[in-house]
Amino acid sequence: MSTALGNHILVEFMNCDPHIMNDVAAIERDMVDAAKKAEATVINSTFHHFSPYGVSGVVVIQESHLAIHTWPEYGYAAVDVFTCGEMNAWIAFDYLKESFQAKSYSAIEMKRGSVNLLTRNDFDISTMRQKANEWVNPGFYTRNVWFTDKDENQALSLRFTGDVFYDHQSPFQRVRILESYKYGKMLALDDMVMTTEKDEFHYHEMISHPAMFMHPNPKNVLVIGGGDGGTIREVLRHPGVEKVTMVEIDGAVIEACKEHLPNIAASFDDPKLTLLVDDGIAFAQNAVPGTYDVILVDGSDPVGPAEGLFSVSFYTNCYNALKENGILVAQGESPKFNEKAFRELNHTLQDIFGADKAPVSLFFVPTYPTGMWSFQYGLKGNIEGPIHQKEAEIETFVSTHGLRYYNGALHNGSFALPNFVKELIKK
Ligand code: SPD
Repeated sequence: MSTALGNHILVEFMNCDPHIMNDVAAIERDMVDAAKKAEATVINSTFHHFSPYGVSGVVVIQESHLAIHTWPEYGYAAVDVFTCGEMNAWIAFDYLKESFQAKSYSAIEMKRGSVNLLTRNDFDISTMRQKANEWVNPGFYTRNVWFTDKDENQALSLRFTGDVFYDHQSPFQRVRILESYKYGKMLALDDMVMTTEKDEFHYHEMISHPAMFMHPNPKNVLVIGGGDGGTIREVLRHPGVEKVTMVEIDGAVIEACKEHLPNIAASFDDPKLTLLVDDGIAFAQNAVPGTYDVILVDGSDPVGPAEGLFSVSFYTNCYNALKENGILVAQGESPKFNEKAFRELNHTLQDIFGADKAPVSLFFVPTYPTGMWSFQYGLKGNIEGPIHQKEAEIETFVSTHGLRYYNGALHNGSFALPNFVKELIKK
């Protein structure tokens, strides 16, 4: 009979598959399965992904716990398996070694709580037993798998079910559809939240309708990016629109959203749409000058394939592609999360369109870090900007289409800026 209360193995898994080491859903599943293989009773799992790299997590089992921290960039996982009773921790070790595709590993085993060194307390444990009996085991284990969108100083975490509906490394980025508890299914590109079922309307209504109502007669619209389809869905609600061209660089985004986010990707079959899976930056460069009434740049953050969507040359090309009177709207980042990109984009637009022709609209997206986000405008020619002229028309449109964010008051109101934002973009 063992003279120790617990058995603890501390494991170094080395030269593991780096993709697995950065995949919070796969690691959570493997850790839970490892516990089950070793015949543990799983109570709870809590896992976090850290952007850009690394996963930490714990599986609480009736017999104690399994814990992990990974460094994908080194293909390394530090794992510990602590067990009590008859459970064999080495079964979990074998299972994880295979799952993580570890090419090398080492482990040390420690007996924990040597009863020869411990003094058993002399107290009446019947009340403790009573308390233990009051605890209701839910009968199934609960999962806490967290998706975190962060920079080095702040983060937004969403708890998701652990289920992954789509996971594909395209030539441009990692495209995933995960399911969050609070916001439903969500599209993540390279670990950044792009859109979710439950709050997508904040973004898609606000990128499109203020500009569509600001322009006297928008007929020809260009959307760059926007692969989930939410922006074209909103633009195509406007009956005066004759043609929408959408240029999305990554076909995997469109494929994933058509299959898993059909309410967002609802308008890909519209006959007014010309869909091009192509590079939007090159498209703007080659566009015939004076073609579009409205250009909407629905790009992701300025890292990876969207970096060029924040450049002077790209916005100069967009300016040229607009008709004499036209409106550009760009995904403008957050004045609280990415001040530098926010300010630089506004200065670029001021330089190209004119100092008083680059207004900023603020809106709120609960699933983006800090929640406060922006669209930045470039107004070409006689376009007047956020001046309310169409209140009745807007309100009819809002109620006809059941819009849930945009309305007549926000048409102007979203352009009212807090002082710190005004300060940030002052030249
Ligand atoms: N950090 C999120 C930036 C948002 C980028 N675009 C979202 C796509 C929605 N159509």
